[in-house]
Amino acid sequence: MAGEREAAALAAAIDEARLWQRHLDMARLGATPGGGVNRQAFSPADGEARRLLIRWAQELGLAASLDPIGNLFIRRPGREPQAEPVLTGSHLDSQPTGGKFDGAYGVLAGFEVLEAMQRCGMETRRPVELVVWSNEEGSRFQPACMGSVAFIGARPLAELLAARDWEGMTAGEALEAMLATLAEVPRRPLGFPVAAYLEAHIEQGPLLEAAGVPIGVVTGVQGLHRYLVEVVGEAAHAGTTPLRQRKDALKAAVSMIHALEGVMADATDTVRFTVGRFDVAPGSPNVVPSRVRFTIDLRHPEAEVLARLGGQIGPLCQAHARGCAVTVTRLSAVPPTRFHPRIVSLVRHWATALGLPHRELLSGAGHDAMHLAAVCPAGMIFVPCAGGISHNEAESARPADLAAGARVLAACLAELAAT
Ligand code: HGY
Ligand code: MN
Ligand code: MN
Repeated sequence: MAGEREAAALAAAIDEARLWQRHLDMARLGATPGGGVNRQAFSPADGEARRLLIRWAQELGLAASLDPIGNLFIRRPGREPQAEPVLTGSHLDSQPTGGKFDGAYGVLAGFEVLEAMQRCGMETRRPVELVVWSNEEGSRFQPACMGSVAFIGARPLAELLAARDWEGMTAGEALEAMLATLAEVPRRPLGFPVAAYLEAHIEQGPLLEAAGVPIGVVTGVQGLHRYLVEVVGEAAHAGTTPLRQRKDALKAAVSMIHALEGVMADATDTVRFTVGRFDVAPGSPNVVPSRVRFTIDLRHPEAEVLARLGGQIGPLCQAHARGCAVTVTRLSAVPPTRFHPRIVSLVRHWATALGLPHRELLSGAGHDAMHLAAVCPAGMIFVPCAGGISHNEAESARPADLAAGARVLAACLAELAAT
C-alpha cells in the first residue's frame, strides 16, 4: 500500500518546470492574439490539444482511448487490472476568449502525476486514469459538462449530440469531424465504475489569492441553472411602422432582462445572474427586430433559492412579451454539490502534511466533478489565479502554485490508488 512515505515521495517528484512548460506548449494550441486560448468544444484546436496529450502519453508508454462522446482517457495500469480505477482530470476545451489554465491545469497536473509515477516506478493496486472531459464549458454546445454528463448516464447520448451551436451545427457532427482526426486511437464504451475522482483546477475567483494560500480544499460546488429565452416578434419597416403596431423582439427582451435584474438582485450579492449571449435577428439597422435569443446563467449555493428564482424566469418573460411569442427553455439544472467527506479530508490531510497553507471553500464555478460526485467519492483541489480572473485571456497563475496543487494531487491519488 502506498503509505504516507511513498505518497510523500511521489509528491516530491512533481517537477514544477516540466509542469509549467507543458502549460506553455498546450497554450500554443488555439492561442489568441490577446494571450489566451480559443479551443471551443470539438473544434480543430480541441482535437489538436488531445493529440498533443496523446503524443506525450505515448512517449511515457501510456495507452490512450476515447469513448463515444470523445472523452479521452490516459490509463496507467495497476497491480489489479480489474480493480475500479481512480480517475483524475478536467477539460481542454475553452471559452472563445479563454485563459491558459481553466481546465488545462487539471489535465496537465494529472498528467504530471502519471509522469512522476512512471519515473518513480510506483506500483499502485488500482489503475489510475487521466480523463479529458468533452465540452465542459458549454459555450458552443449546451449543456456544459456534456462529456461527464454522458459518462454518468444522466442524459441520453443521442440527446446530447443533437445539441446545435449558434450556427446550427450539431455536437454530433462536430464531434465526428474531430474524432476523424483521432481515428487511430482505440475506442471504449461509454461509462465505467470509478473508485474515486479528484480534479485539480484554478479557483477562478479571488479567495485563495486574498488569503495568501496556495491550496483550496474544495467542499462543494454551488448550484447552477442555464436557460435559453427565445422572443419572436415581427420584422417591420423602421420608417413606416408606428411604435404601437410593432412586435419588437429586442425591446421586449430588454424589458424582460431589466425586470429579471430586479428580481435577481440581493443585498448579499450571492445570486449570480448572467446574460452572456444575446442574438438579434435580422440585425439590420432599419428593420424592427423579429427575433431575439438570449441565455441566462443562474447560480446560488442554496437549492431552494435557485428553484424559487428560476421559477420566476418564465412568468416574468411572458409578462414582458409585448405581443411577441416567448419560449423559455431550461437547458440544464445542476443542484448544489457537496463533495465526499473522505476526499475533502484527504486533500486537507495532504495539504497539511506537505506543509502547504490552505483554506476550505465552495466552488463558484461549475466543474465535471459535480457530476462525478453523483457516482463516486469525488473532490477538487484549487490553486489561486491572479486577481481571480478567469474566462478571460488575461487569466494567469504562478508555477509554484500549480506545482503545489499537483503535489497534493499526487499524494492523494497515490493513497486512493493503494486502497
Ligand atoms: O461556467 C463555469 O462555471 C465553468 O467555468 N465552465
Ligand atoms: Mn474549467
Ligand atoms: Mn470555464
